[in-house]
Amino acid sequence: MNRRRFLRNAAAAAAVAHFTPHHLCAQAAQQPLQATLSIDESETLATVPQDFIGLSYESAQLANPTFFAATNKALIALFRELSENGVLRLGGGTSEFTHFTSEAPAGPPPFDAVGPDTSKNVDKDTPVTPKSLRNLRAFLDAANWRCLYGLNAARGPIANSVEEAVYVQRILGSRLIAFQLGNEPDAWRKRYRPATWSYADYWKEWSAMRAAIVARIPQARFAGPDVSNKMAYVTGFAEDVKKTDDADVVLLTWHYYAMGPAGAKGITVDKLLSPDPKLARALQFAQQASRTAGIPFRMSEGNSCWNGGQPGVSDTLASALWAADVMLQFAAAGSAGINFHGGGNGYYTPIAGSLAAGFHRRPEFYGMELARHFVGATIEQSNLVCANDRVRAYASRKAGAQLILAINKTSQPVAMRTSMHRAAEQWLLSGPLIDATQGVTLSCSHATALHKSVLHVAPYSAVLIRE
Ligand code: BDP
Repeated sequence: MNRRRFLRNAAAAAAVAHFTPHHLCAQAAQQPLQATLSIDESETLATVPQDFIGLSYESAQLANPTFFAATNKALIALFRELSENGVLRLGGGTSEFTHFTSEAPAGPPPFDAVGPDTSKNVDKDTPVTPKSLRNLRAFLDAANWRCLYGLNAARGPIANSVEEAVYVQRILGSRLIAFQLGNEPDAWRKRYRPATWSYADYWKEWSAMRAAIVARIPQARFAGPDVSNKMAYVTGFAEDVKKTDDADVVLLTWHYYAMGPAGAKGITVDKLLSPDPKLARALQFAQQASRTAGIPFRMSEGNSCWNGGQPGVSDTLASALWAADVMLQFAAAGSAGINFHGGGNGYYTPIAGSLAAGFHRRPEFYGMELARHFVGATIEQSNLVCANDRVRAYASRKAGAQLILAINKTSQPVAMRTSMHRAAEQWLLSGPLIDATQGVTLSCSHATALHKSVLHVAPYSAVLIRE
């Protein structure tokens, strides 16, 4: 973190401390929840790849060629703040409504200044042009990010998507990691395909489209199946990739939304803060599929709540604590990375705003920034004993130093016994209230002594310490 940033965050943290609401003061006086973290340094789980951090945007965003462009310096700066080496995934529901054209589009894109709709209401075609691809390349060069590029496969026509792929490969060059063919094919049944459509039908279609692309681009690389949640597709895909010995398939991908749809009953901060057993199961499937195919897996799209995110939940401090925890769960499971979906009008977007109004960090951004400290670190096996399962902790080693992240998703203070006596640096993610959309900060302080090796974590906050 640079000095100016540190000062700004420290000032913001001081301001927050000054205005701490009464009930938080009352909570601070509560008896702390006791926790003990033991680390088994001899057992390591995974080393977090340099390009672990990513974002996902709707393909429709390309209809405005000035968005992903070298001239969008404010957005480039925010991308770089999240990662010096990140992954931008383009796709989503709108990727089935894009068409490639080398003609300059007539008129402005069919969405307002904010950007595309990230809900399920999309039904308008948007153009992708060589100009938007050239500008995307310049954006990626400036940010030093690479791209997972989603092609229209559900609605096609496939010949048009193949034409697009030729341009994408030529223009993005080394910035392109792989193509993805279609978005969430496990949800095409009764929508883009008949009710009888199955994984076997998908694999047939996928193979045909892949062959059509390889015929034009022999060096093409692929990622998939980019499914919504049916892990059987990931398993099937891994087995088929293995069977056909397709060395050009480089990544297994799927999506993870903690909750949804937005607006439904029970979509609350409380639910977001509770452990999600379906994530643990999905990660096991992904690990198994990855072993089968011999290629890494990545969460290529996801966030707190589908259908555009839940206001008052997806854009609050809760989403920041959730994001940091989820990122570490994926990292510990050996994931190649994560791509939080955003942009446009989504409440869950880590970066909000527009070209006209400027861009700003949403609370989730700070959760990502906190978890970013684990990039390049080797996660160690650790065991946390605590009566409340909303208290979480992760341990790792980076450049010889121990890193510990403690996340307190409860309203009580936590006293966590660790093995560290003194932290050279400490980062604090906090905000005025758990459902605060403003005033969420990440602040850094230097050289803190840990009395009796106990790390104190305030209610609804996360602390990262470095030896
Ligand atoms: C996913 C789609 C994405 C949507 C998101 C949502 O791939 O484009 O925006 O759901 O509903 O299924 O928020």
